[in-house]
Amino acid sequence: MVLKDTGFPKDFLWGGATAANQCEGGYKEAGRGLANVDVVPIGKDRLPIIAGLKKSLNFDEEHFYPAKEAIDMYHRYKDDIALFAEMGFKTYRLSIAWSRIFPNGDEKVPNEAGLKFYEEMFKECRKYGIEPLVTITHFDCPMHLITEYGSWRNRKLVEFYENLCQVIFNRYKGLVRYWLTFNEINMILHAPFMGAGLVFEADENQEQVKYQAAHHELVASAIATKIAHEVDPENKVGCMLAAGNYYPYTCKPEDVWKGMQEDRENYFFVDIQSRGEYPAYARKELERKGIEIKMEEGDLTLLKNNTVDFISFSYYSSRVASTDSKHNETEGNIFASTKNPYLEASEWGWQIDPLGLRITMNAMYDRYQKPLFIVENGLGAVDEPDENGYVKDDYRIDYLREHIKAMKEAIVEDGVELLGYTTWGCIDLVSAGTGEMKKRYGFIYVDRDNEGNGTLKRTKKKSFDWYKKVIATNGENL
Ligand code: BGP
Repeated sequence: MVLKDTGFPKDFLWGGATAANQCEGGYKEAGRGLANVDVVPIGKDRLPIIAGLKKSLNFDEEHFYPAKEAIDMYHRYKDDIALFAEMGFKTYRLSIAWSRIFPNGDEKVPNEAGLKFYEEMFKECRKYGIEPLVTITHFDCPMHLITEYGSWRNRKLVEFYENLCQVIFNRYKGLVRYWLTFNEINMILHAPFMGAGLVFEADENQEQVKYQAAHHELVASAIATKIAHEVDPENKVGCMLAAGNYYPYTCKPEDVWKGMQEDRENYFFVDIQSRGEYPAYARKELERKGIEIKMEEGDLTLLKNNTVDFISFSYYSSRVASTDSKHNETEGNIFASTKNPYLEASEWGWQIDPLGLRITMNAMYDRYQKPLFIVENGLGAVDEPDENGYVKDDYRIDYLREHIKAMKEAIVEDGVELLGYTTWGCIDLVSAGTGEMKKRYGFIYVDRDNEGNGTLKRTKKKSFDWYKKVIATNGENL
């Protein structure tokens, strides 16, 4: 009997990831409705808008919004998928723009042009043997559902989301087998407008609104899982968390305790999606905060009976918890974190920690005992193309190599079950946090700047050939 694994599983799903609003453009093409992400501008108002603290509900045609044209993948997806195929992708993670299928979100009948668009995209992937991995909502909510219903704070959204799921699971049966219900579901706590379309009134209890909306999303996620399994038992449904374990700043028990609480704040979502129950610590914490979650009869049974098949997550960085306020230093990011003096950071202050990925994978596998899927990881950096447009992105290769090594160790040395790995922004796209083009993650350079200028020409970076080799050797040649 062979007990030791020697490397990545034979059917390991290597690939890359994007999100509709960050790459498609074509914001009103073929009947698409407006969505929350369309109205988030670049610049100093971005973070308060993303946080739901400042309203940006009107779309003004004259103003520049980065998502409006993005990298125009709407018209160029065939060429882009051909490039992914050239790298040897086994999977491509992409998301559906809800407002292409239901422009307002609350219609009964879907928009055929939107459905057709994704059908063609999935077929294009399959042509190359690429398995689509589809996020049902990636920071995406039709504007009409926000202005008319108050978005996920309203129980009605569960019904609309269910309708969307019925339509797409039936239409794409046999074309798509891997589904993610909500991108970074915990982002509702940190970026409630971007994550869930929430805009707060001045006098309301934001925590109450967020956790009620979260409950609706969790119920919707369980319903999606149920329908996906009913429509096709081959379907595999995952949850998706913005992950990265907390380290205590010191071994002072108070710091350790704080780290545990911070982890729980994020794991709360997966605890419900994977174990099927509101955990004891959360019930107590909600009670202490005076938050009362309105539930309908049957919600708890639904959550219990429809847990996810696998756990997916994004990982960019570990985090640090400290009880000493003078340590709370990093700013300008959605996730505020204490600076870790042992780690280097990206140009945006994201701390680089490959071992943290192994730690996070182990923590998650210990906790859930279900297969994991890393669906985002990568380095956002400023790339400088040479006179031929070529980018020598050794820094990106170094980042990815170290993370892939850590991931391999988690599989081989620790026995963690991992289905696949999709790097974030495999082609340069609009940054979710900053709205900029200059924060790039891709293997493919796109000629486009922060103001929307550029030819949109695609050029392979050095990392393109490197990743191609990694995939061809199933992670041996790093
Ligand atoms: C995650 C999101 C992505 C993505 C990524 C990188 O939070 O799921 O949509 O953009 O982070 O973040 P950023 O674009 O801010 O660099």
